[in-house]
Amino acid sequence: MASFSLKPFFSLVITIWLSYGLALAKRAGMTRHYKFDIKMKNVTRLCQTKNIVTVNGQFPGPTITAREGDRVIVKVVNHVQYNVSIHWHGIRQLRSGWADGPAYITQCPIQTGQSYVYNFTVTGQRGTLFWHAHISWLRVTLYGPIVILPKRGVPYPFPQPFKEVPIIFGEWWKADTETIINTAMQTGGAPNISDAYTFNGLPGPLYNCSSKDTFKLKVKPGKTYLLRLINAALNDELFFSIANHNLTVVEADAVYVKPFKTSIVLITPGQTTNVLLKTKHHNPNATFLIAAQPYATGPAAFDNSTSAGILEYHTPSNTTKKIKKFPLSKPKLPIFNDTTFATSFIKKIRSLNSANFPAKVPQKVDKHYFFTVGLGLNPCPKNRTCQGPNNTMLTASVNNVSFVMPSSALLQAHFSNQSKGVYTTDFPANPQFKFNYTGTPPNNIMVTSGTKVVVLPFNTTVELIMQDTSIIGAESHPLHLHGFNFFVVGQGFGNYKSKTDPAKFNLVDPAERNTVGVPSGGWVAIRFLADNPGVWFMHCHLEVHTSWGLKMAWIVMDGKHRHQKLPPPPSDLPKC
Ligand SMILES: *[C@@H]1O[C@H](CO)[C@@H](O)[C@H](O)[C@H]1NC(C)=O
Ligand SMILES: *[C@@H]1O[C@H](CO)[C@@H](O)[C@H](O)[C@H]1NC(C)=O
Ligand SMILES: *[C@@H]1O[C@H](CO)[C@@H](O)[C@H](O)[C@H]1NC(C)=O
Ligand SMILES: *[C@@H]1O[C@H](CO)[C@@H](O)[C@H](O)[C@H]1NC(C)=O
Ligand SMILES: *[C@@H]1O[C@H](CO)[C@@H](O)[C@H](O)[C@H]1NC(C)=O
Ligand SMILES: *[C@@H]1O[C@H](CO)[C@@H](O)[C@H](O)[C@H]1NC(C)=O
Ligand SMILES: *[C@@H]1O[C@H](CO)[C@@H](O)[C@H](O)[C@H]1NC(C)=O
Ligand SMILES: *[C@@H]1O[C@H](CO)[C@@H](O)[C@H](O)[C@H]1NC(C)=O
Ligand SMILES: *[C@@H]1O[C@H](CO)[C@@H](O)[C@H](O)[C@H]1NC(C)=O
Ligand SMILES: *[C@@H]1O[C@H](CO)[C@@H](O)[C@H](O)[C@H]1NC(C)=O
Ligand SMILES: *[C@@H]1O[C@H](CO)[C@@H](O)[C@H](O)[C@H]1NC(C)=O
Ligand SMILES: *[C@@H]1O[C@H](CO)[C@@H](O)[C@H](O)[C@H]1NC(C)=O
Ligand SMILES: [Cu+2]
Repeated sequence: MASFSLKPFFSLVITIWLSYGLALAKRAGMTRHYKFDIKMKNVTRLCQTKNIVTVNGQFPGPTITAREGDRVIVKVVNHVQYNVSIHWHGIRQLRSGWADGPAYITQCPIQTGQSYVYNFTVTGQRGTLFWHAHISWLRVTLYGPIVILPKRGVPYPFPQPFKEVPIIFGEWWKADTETIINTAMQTGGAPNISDAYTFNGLPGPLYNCSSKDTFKLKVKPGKTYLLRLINAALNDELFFSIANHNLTVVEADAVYVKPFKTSIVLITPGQTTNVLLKTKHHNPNATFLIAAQPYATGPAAFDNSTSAGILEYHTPSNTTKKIKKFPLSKPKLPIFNDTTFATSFIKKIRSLNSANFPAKVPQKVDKHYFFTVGLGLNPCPKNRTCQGPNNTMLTASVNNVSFVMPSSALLQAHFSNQSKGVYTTDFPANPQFKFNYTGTPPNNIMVTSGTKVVVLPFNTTVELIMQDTSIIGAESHPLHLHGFNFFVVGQGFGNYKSKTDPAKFNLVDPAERNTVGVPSGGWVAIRFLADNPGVWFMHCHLEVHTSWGLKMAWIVMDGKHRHQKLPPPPSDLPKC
């Protein structure tokens, strides 16, 4: 009887099927589904119970994990009394601007009892980002990490870590933050500062009545950990350090950077930074404090407290009783206004710019813009008293325009060609008044207001200089651009000099990111390619300044081809 084996045939079929499957997975990516139920939750911090807005009753909210190339679908259902919208901070949203999330910019808010499905792909990005509410001050408790892994089978351009740990920094108020900001907007004064900073929602042992709410990082000796640092604080830039340990920065805003060693990281609200932590070879039998403190340059009061967590080396179970007696080392952090440290840290961040991850810096510029960013004062409405300096209202602006939120969404108005009564396209490309921006400001500058945008043809290369002003006081402003990464080609102190400064620009391997600090009393130059049709918000990521109007929007027109156009809105897009 003739006998033959089918095995080789089957294994061939399986091999073809597997490699087809893998190729498909590599090309198309998979779809990740999430459900976000927005609901209230009682949370106790600093000996006080507070009813906060959460996703699924979790604080911080759930981590979104996806691979580069995946589609992410998040159904958000609003069960709370507030209007809500969620922003996927740093996600490029290529031709999916309807899913970007800033309220009244790309969508009307999701009202109580309503839902909306955010639907986008993660294209050409890998690293850490985060999601947060993008309406009023609700992001104070509505935030969580976004972890984008490389495509399957693609390694990191640095040693594979033993473990990966997101650490998301936040700010905690004992009082209700919606009341705080609404009151401040009425009175014109500065809103109250926070009571604590947090690591993954935990203030740590340096605050009263808080030691049980301490973030602990338990490690093994001789291993490499990837810490995914995220600054979700509302109003404060932070210095971060771990006692007696160096960190290697490998990625910023989901872009790989040239690795560099540092003991202290500076991270502004809206920024993310991946660092490698190499633990000591031998168990040191000690615990180390992990700490964060503010970097603050502005004229206003700020929360000058310190959040701390604990780095704990794993010890065999029969020695755990001893560990408490072991010494606790504290890290040394810069003084709150150490701009020298801040500047030297920021300058170390360079794109990896390797063959696999090139820095595609625009070399020629189609359109130049020069924006001043800073604070300002408005007169007090007639029969009221105001709490800004000398009975005024504090405000903030870009090119002296304080942005007024429309009552319907800009993107819908743009898409349906009905801008009338919603926005105008006359946002100034340059300051309306020229003065010594970082010197003594003139006293006759009144801030104007309006819902003004800049319109860009598809695929324009843009160079934008952002210049801090010293009106009321110079201050570092972390500016965040939606829908794009930009290259930070230059920065400096004093007034930008258009004749001499461009010669010093880095057009080879500048940092590529979505949020950059405009230096206190200085300027920053960025470049980006406007290849993503839609309406894209740009604003200070210090929420207090956003509330005061330090925000504007870019409209990028459709290109000629089908794949250069913004598709129509999804049918469940919320209405105003
Ligand atoms: C929170 O606590 C308050 C009183 O302490 C209670 O009335 C309320 O029902 C609680 N809310 C939730 C969502 O548990
Ligand atoms: C998400 O968007 C894609 C592309 O437009 C579409 O094919 C898919 O049906 C959408 N999914 C959901 C759940 O809306
Ligand atoms: C950190 O790096 C610096 C500079 O290379 C070095 O002097 C220092 O000893 C390192 N510290 C630790 C704890 O490894
Ligand atoms: C830590 O304790 C273990 C067990 O007692 C010991 O073997 C080790 O040498 C200690 N490490 C250091 C750095 O002292
Ligand atoms: C902030 O606290 C530090 C000590 O942690 C202190 O040196 C500094 O003077 C304080 N700054 C302000 C403005 O309160
Ligand atoms: C307990 O400690 C002893 C000596 O320090 C060690 O030999 C033993 O393996 C440990 N037991 C466990 C369960 O870790
Ligand atoms: C930082 O603050 C300290 C304490 O308030 C002050 O003495 C110092 O001049 C400030 N440094 C800078 C660079 O502003
Ligand atoms: C001024 O105050 C009066 C009395 O309180 C009030 O009726 C009026 O509406 C106010 N006017 C304005 C412009 O707010
Ligand atoms: C407030 O008024 C006083 C007196 O006119 C002036 O010296 C001061 O500079 C003013 N403050 C601001 C912030 O304008
Ligand atoms: C602007 O003001 C600063 C601070 O007073 C001064 O040092 C600088 O020379 C001024 N620049 C110009 C161009 O006037
Ligand atoms: C967009 O502009 C870039 C840079 O100027 C250029 O390389 C690319 O070909 C352009 N793409 C389209 C579709 O016009
Ligand atoms: C919620 O949003 C809708 C639509 O913009 C608006 O009419 C309503 O006043 C908002 N409600 C609150 C409580 O802000
Ligand atoms: Cu943002």
